[in-house]
This record gives sequence, structure tokens and C-alpha cells, in this order.
Amino acid sequence: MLLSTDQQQKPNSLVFEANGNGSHGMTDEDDASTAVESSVPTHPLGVKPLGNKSEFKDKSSFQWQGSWRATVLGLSPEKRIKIDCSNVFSDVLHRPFVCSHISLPKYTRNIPPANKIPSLDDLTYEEFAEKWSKKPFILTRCIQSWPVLKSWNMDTLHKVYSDVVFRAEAVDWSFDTYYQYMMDSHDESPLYLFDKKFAEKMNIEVGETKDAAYWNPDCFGKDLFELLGAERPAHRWMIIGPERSGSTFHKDPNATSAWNAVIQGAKYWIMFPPSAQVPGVYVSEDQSEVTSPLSIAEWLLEFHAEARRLPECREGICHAGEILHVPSGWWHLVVNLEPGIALTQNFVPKAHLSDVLSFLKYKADQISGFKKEVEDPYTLFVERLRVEYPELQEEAVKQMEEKQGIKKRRWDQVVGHDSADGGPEQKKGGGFSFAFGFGDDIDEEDEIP
Ligand SMILES: O=C(O)CCC(=O)C(=O)O
Ligand SMILES: [Fe+2]
Repeated sequence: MLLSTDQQQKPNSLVFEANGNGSHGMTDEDDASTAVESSVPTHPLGVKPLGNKSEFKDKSSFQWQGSWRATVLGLSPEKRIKIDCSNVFSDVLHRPFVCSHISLPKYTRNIPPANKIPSLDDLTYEEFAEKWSKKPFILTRCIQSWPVLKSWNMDTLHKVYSDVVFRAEAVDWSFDTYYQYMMDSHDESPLYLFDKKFAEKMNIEVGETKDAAYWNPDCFGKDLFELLGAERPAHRWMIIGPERSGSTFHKDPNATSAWNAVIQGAKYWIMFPPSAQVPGVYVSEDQSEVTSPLSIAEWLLEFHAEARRLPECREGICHAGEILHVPSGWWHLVVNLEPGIALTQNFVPKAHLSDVLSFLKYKADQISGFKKEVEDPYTLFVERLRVEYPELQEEAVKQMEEKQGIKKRRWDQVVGHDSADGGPEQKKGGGFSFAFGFGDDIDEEDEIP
């Protein structure tokens, strides 16, 4: 669920396009509030940044006109002028066009058998805990009894929720406006509806109630973040988007695992284990910054072939009625092959408790999704665990410290310190986050955060 920063840029591209004719709609006050540092030279055409001050900033409902420019200028199709560009040669203009028209099947077909994400009917919790908690898989017969599977599709949602305002990256739009956008847009990275308050907004029940619209599959077992109650971070989202929308490479927040269930459409997933170096994805030493091509299409064009050749690459297509497991720490890129609706939830299974504790403790600066009142998520979680599951808590903390000790010893070896003679203390917040090669004392799939 973590949205990569590039996915939050869309409203600004609207702004720049709208602003292309000059300082459209800007007052002195606007100017002052968006002043750029004086070290930046003036744009030769007088183009200024507008931040989030778009024309329809406060409007959640308006008529989508097929492009950002036409929408901002209110140009209906008959008012648009077609300019003959047959003598214009520009890589800068042509590249986004290429990216917004790539053929997805070219990349998603012919998955090498060794890369295929295993597909199973269903699992019991025992099977999951014993064999599957650290591996991606798709379940084809797990969510068949969810009522939403029968009642939701793009048209029924449009009929029932057209006035409901959902979050799509940085904008809040009515479903009617989003639906128009989705059905008629050619953006390279389509705006993606990703709403964590959907259950409240749609007035549906989730979980073990008589009228629930859907519930947690049993196979993933107890979600230990439930112990945080109202203090738990954001954990469930409804995701809607057109073909080519999706999520660029990321790991899910706070070292949680996730499931992602497709209600309508089909999603192509490409995944790598926690310590893999994903082609085209550059990670800072403490993993707090991830740099990768801005769009999914750009990544597919440039890096997919190389990525597919790596032995640790996993790929699969999750169809409507199926659910995919994302293990803690796994990299994933996801693209919708058709207009689609999905539900996702992040959770903490017992098998990854020590990874989550380790993240909360040693990567405190990277924790996300908690309300700001929750000042020390690590201590809060450890306390709740200690009350409810004292043995589990003790065991997980021990495991976390052992793994941390191994990392520290390896680091000391690399930098030439002997940890036994008082090498440097570990910094809080991931100072020792360094990816080493695998060794005997760490599981192949264990993250070295
Ligand atoms: O459906 C998607 O675009 C992927 C969402 C995601 O990253 C997840 O469920 O973890
Ligand atoms: Fe994710």
C-alpha cells in the first residue's frame, strides 16, 4: 500500500499544464506562497510552480474532459483544436506518449516457469505458518464467499457511490468524477484511487459480523497489530484504477505483510525478496529513500527484461476472485491489466513479529501510518504483546536482538571493528542498515534491514 512519491505528483502536472499559458490565475499572494529559492533562475517562458493550488483544488466534482488541459480550460471535445505536429520531432514530448501506449501483455505474458508465483486453491493457517509465511502465493479459492465479489463492479459502484468522495493520490474526487477520468484518460501514470476510509464512506461492515461485506481470510491467522486497537496504523485500502494504473516498486510499511484481493480486473505482480537488488531501483543505505523510474511503463521498458532473468524474480497475474500474499519486506511492482477494483490489508503474522519489532525499534525514522499522538509505536506494541502474549513477546524480542547482533558483528567485520572490544554503538533509526551477502546464520529470505 505504500504509495511511492512519484505517484503523488499528478496534481502538479495538471498545474504546470494549466500554467503553460503564463501565470494563469495567480495573485501576488499565490506568488509569495510558492516562491522558489532565489538560486533557481527564472523560467524563460515565465512558468511558475503552483504547488497544489490547482484550479479545482477544493472541488471534488466536475466534468472530466478527457485530458488535464481540456479539463482545466473547460474544453469540450468540439472546442478542441487539433494541431498538426507531423513535422515536430521531440523525444521529450514523444516519450510519455510511448509510455502511455506500451503493450502490457508483451511484458506480462510468457512468465518463465521458474519465476511463477505459486497458485494454490486455499491454505489452512497451519500450512501458512509452516511453509508459506515468507513466500508470495496466489489463492484461487479463498474469497469466493465474500459478498463484495458478487455485488461490486465498476458500474454498480458508480451507481451507488457516485457522490461519495474518495482519495486518489493527492486529490479527493467524487466517484463520478473519478469514473469519468478512468474511462477516458491517457495519462502515462493514471491517477490511482487508494482510499483507507472507504468502509466508513461506503457504510459497509468489514470482519466477522453478520452483514459484513468481506472479512480477513482465515489462513493468515491472527493479525498481531490488532492488539494496537485504535492506535494501529492505517491498514486497509480499497484500490481502483484503469488499465496501466498501479504501484511502482516499494516494500509495504513497517515491515508488515499484506494480502491483496482482486474483485474486478487482473493485476500483474513482479516481486523480489527483501535483500534483492531490483534492477532500476536504487535504495539509500538505510533504505529510507527509493529512487526508480517515475512510471511503471518506463520501468517495464527499461528494466523488465533484466529483472526477469534474475533467479529470485517472482511474477504472477492475480485475477478477479483471487488473493495474493505479499510477505513482509518483499519488493513489489503491480500493474492493472484491465480497469480494476481491489481490497488490500496489511497485517502482522507471528512469523514476522520480530521483523516488525525490529523495524519499529531500529528504523523509527521510517515508521509510517500511525497517528501523531502515538509517539513510541515500538514500546506501545511491546507492552500490548507483553500483556496478551508474554511468551511470544519474549521470544520475538530475543529473535530481534539476535538478528541485530548478527548484523552488528558483520558490520564490525566489514568496517574492521571487533564488536567484542566495544565497537561503535548502533544508531537508532537504522544506522546499521547495510545489505550484506547471505550467510549461514541468516535465513535466505530474511531481510537485512
Ligand atoms: O494493487 C496495487 O496496486 C498494489 C497495492 C500494494 O502495493 C499492496 O497491496 O501492497
Ligand atoms: Fe504494497
